[in-house]
Amino acid sequence: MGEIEAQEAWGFDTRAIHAGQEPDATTGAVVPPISLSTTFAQEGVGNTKGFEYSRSGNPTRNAYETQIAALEGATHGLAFASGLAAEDNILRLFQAGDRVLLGNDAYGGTYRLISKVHTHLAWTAVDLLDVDVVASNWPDDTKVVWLESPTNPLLRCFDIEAISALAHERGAVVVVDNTFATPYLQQPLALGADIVVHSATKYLGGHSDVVGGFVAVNDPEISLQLRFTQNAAGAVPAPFDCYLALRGAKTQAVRMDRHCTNARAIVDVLVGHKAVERVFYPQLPDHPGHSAAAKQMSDFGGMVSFTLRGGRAAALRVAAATELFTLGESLGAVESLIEHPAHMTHASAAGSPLEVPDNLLRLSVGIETASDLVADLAQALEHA
Ligand code: P1T
Repeated sequence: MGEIEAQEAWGFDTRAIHAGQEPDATTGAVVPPISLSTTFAQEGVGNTKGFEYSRSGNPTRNAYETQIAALEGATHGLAFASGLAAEDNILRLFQAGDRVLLGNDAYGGTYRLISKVHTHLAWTAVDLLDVDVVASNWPDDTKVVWLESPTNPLLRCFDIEAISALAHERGAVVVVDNTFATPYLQQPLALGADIVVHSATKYLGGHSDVVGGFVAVNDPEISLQLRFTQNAAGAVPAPFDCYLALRGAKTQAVRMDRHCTNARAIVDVLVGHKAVERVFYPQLPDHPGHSAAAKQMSDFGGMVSFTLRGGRAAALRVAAATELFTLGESLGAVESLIEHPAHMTHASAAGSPLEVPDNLLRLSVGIETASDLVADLAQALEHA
């Protein structure tokens, strides 16, 4: 069995710990060394040991790219300096006038990048829940469907397999932002998506100590184009950041199991609570896209959102009253966070089709002791 075949046969946890991480050939170090060198000696012009200049390729980045590609079931992985840098590189694949069909719930920064930076592209925000409705309203110039599932912050889930089949029939590619799901819970390429993108800042790194982005693909042609832009535009992560993300990703499976269990305990506090208007969590049977989530995810994730009956003021009071849930942007790390999307992560979507309700709070449920998180949220809700 060749190396690639052997890695494909490994389970998820084994790939997280061993893919791209053979003991160092020189020293036997079991942890990939952090290669800080910006340049690599050449024996003669063009005669290299595989590396020339660190923007174009770096051993630590190689190890990390191999690891995460293996987790996504992808043949190619590319690391970037941030999630938005990764998205920016993907958007450069398209030509002026090409249309992006963007799911109408998504990270505010993604909306800002598409609508305010890549202004040569056309875009339409659509509700992707009902694939038949999407098919009958399909703009002919669509070249890419861009979706998150679950979405940020309403956690809507879309049928990736059905959307990919439709897009391919109509000549478009599908980009899935898998940040909220993680490769442990959902693997979009196996469902037919063409490109997977991550904010590695979140569950991949998992410890709120590194900003990064990642793209995983199977198509060699798309991979070549992305590799060209990664080098030509240069938004690469530093070796130390690659090391941090690689280190964090080793424990993804055990972290995600706990994130999911803790999220369920939090949902139990929220459902039926007198201060709470509505709870958003993909496991709830009436949640938008619950059946797609049940079909394509192995569990429902660590993110929970909810609206307050008392409106914006009540939401702000609850956000100020938690102690273990730290008030802050970002998500997907070991510590629990709470935030008010309308004024924080999604402020740039105000007045757009992606605007979020201002009585909404979003929780990134961490891996602390569940009963402590439950007690903290319960006391904060008394302030609603
Ligand atoms: O922050 P950065 O690493 O550049 O990733 C951007 C990004 C991309 N995709 C999704 C689904 C995201 O949630 C993000 C970043 N989101 C936050 C910072 C947040 O708190 O929602």
